[in-house]
Amino acid sequence: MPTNQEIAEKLREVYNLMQLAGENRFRAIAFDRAAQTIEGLSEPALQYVENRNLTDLKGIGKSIAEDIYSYVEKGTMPVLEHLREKVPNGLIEWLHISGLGPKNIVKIHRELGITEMDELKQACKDGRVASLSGLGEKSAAKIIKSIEWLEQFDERCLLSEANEIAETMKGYLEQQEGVQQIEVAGSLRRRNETIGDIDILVGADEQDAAGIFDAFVDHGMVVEVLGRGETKSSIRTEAGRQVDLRIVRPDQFPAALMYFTGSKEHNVGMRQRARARKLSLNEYGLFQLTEDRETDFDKPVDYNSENDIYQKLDLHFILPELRENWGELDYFEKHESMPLVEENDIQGVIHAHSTWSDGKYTIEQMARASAEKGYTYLGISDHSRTAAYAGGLSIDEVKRQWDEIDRLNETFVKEGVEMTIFKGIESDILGDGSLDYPDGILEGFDFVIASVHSGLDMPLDSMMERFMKAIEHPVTRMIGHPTGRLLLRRDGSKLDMNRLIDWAVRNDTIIEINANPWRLDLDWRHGTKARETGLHTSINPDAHTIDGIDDIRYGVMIARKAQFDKKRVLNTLSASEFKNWLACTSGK
Ligand code: DGT
Ligand code: CA
Ligand code: CA
Ligand code: ZN
Repeated sequence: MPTNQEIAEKLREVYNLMQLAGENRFRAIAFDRAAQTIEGLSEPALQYVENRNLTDLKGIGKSIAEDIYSYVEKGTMPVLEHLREKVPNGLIEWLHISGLGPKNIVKIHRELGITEMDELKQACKDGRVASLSGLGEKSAAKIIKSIEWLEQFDERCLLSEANEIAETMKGYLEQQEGVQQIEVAGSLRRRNETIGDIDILVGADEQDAAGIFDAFVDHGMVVEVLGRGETKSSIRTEAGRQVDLRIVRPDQFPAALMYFTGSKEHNVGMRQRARARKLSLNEYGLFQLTEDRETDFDKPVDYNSENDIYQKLDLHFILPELRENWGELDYFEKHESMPLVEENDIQGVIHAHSTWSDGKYTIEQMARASAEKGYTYLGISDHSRTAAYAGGLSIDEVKRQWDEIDRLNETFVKEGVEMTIFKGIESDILGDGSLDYPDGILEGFDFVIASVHSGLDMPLDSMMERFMKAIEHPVTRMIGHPTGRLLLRRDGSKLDMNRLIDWAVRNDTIIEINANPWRLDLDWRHGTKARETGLHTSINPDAHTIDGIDDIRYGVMIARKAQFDKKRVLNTLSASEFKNWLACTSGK
């Protein structure tokens, strides 16, 4: 029986194909909305199928309900079969090309008769795309650039996707006989924003290894076994992700875990440190060096954990997310620990969209969902008026939204719901660095997030001026997704982030960590600079849906990697502390 996720995927496929088939836009969107509803259910959708009451759910009408019944009960969805006949599969991939919408996809496909990404790239290069009406040289160049991005990163995936696969696989392997220790290693354990392959390490006795590998390659998500050996097997999942499983003896586990966690550069530093102490560190353990400085495998140094190994090398334990060669060895030689923000510290949701702009849920729904997830405040920040494509708010709408928020806050007080909504806006930073409303309106918000949404590829100097002017504005409390990058899809703006951080600190302005897995922007690589200057951040989901609020967890991962402690993260404040923070005028 299909899971909620599988049903949602089918619905989303209908949505994608409908766009390409040129069907009515609203009809297509209805499928996307239904997919979101199913994904967001906290109980199995099958329950509703059995009771024939799917239409009780918001966003699921009669005809989509019939499609779902049919899919669950007969394994097919007529609408989907029909669309699949009509639209070549290759075109779905094209939807990933940024800047190429369904209309143009269909036009290119019809007029040039091509369906594959490679063919499209060729057609852009030889001028066939540019010759189509409404496309031109510029569009063709943009498409090529975007395809090259996709190609370059085809082998990698987002942290969120890898994390889900790894959690499933780890949970499954944990239950296999003989597994004594298990840990995810590699870039995923270090919480990198994109992941090449997923590395899992198991500690087990040699005679149990074969059975564990059998179970591994047998898992339902495996579509291809890439290799099977005595100590390592690799598989590929349906979505094309590679998972490596290594099995080592339990006594080797800590050293192997350290080795396979990396980063490579961190490992190099550790090995040098070991040699300076007449020791040798490798994936099998920590050993004495012989007279002629070879590893003496007969003289192992005792350890029981990664922590022990660090201590033998005169270091304090280094959290995996900090093992990136930014100077962590020096730091943990002198410091016992580095306090880092935790998921539990987060008390409020800042930066969320509602149906007033391009969000999928009302403010009330977003607020109640936030409360249910344990948060005590919600800072709504819809798009500003210039972002017309995203339903940016006119001045009149802003005022009506404020009224709605006041009413909702009163309702929550009456009902005893512990939830306060704050009035924010995600104001576009216009080309010249000014914000999107007259000051009189801007001052009426509780907070302003200033973000760039257009003209992302300005030259560095102009971009810096633009940002610096926006930061200087007295109402700007924080900068949203500074580079505007979309991981694996689109490069961010050119920025001198060191200068920008200095300027933000000087102007008492926060730079958010956008927690959307596609963004994770501010990049953690600026973490040391941020710590040294005392930059504050806010871990913002930029949620457009209720599920989107949960992206906060990825933001926390990146904030930790960027060395942020609780004190430098705005939304660890309680609702009343946050209110005070809003009330105190910044030092600009
Ligand atoms: P990825 O998969 O590209 O996202 O990045 P990683 O870091 O997971 O890299 P991967 O899967 O190739 O290897 C996992 C870890 O194993 C890596 O972080 C460090 C360790 N490792 C692998 N090969 C080497 C090597 O040649 N030298 C050293 N020192 N460590 C290595
Ligand atoms: Ca890896
Ligand atoms: Ca690997
Ligand atoms: Zn934005």
